[in-house]
Amino acid sequence: MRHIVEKFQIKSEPGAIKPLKKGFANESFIVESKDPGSEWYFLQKINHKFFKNITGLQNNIRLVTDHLRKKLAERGYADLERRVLQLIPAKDGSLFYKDDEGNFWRVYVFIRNTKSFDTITPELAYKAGLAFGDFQSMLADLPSDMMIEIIPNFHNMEFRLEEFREAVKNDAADRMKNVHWMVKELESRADDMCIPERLHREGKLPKRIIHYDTKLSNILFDENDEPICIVDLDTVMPGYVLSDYGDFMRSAANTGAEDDENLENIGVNFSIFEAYTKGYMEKAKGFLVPTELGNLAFGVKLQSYMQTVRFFTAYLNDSTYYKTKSPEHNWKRALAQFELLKKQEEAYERMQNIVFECVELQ
Ligand code: GN1
Ligand code: MG
Repeated sequence: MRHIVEKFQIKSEPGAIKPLKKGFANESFIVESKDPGSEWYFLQKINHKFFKNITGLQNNIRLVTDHLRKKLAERGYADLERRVLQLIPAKDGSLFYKDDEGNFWRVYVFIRNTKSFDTITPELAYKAGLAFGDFQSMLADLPSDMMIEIIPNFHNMEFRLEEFREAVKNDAADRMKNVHWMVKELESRADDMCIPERLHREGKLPKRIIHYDTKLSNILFDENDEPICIVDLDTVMPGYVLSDYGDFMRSAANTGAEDDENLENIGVNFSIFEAYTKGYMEKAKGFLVPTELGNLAFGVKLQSYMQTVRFFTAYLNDSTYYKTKSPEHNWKRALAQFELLKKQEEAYERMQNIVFECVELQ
């Protein structure tokens, strides 16, 4: 591994290299320095199956991190190297290195003395809202056409429905016989769920640069438990703000687990919902347009719906896109996400009211 790190323009001599067992897309390693006071590095083998266009991917990340650095510098922060990821170019100036086996690698400066959380609390949800809201607000004036869609149609509901209908038609794994009811449930909501695509075509819903993986664990916190840096920038690309807001709620404001087998555990966690919305609105109200504000609560339902469709499609295709623990795992996930959707549908008015109350607070 050491010979890989040395292909990059590093300043300190690499010491121990330790694998980090987090995230399922890329393989990550922490590269310590021989001299204890020098820079450490974060080495990643990029998942070439997920990310086909590595030049485009790295270019996106450079545009985003440069823009964030400029914004943070304007605020006068002295510790910029802790607040935004810094890519290190390879010795030939490229933003990645391709090894002899065809693997793609990149190196960031490692941000030391930080922590991340896997378990949500209202206090953390509030801080996460501030962090992702601030992230979006800093990127709001980065023209979205400067970046490429690294996973085309990632959250395009019309496209996800096409994939789903194709899977239903083909029934490749012979699984349709017991799950017709789910197709009916999903189809009955399909038209509504494509509203954002239609609003976008009508020029009413903008695409901005968003994160697309707004999990609590993608925020680094400092020693005082304050959010300091957003990580996992692979999917940062143009999209609707509804995706980021909705996906945080889908993953964090659920009283159950994403694949909970006990559907009674599943419901909307309102204290998390409210705390995140409050933090998010403090940072985002200034740049969101009325169509975005008015559709945030809808975006929460949309993300649960979309994830149901994606898991269900993967189940019908017997796809290996999501790692599974059993052949039925994607079906269980689809059931659990569909249950969450139903709970969010019941709670829609209450969610909408929370959003509007938080807008008023600002
Ligand atoms: C994948 O890799 P991970 O767990 O952060 C997926 C998300 C899904 C999520 C569901 C690039 O995210 O879109 O919401 O699984 N990421 C990609 O658990 O497809
Ligand atoms: Mg991720």
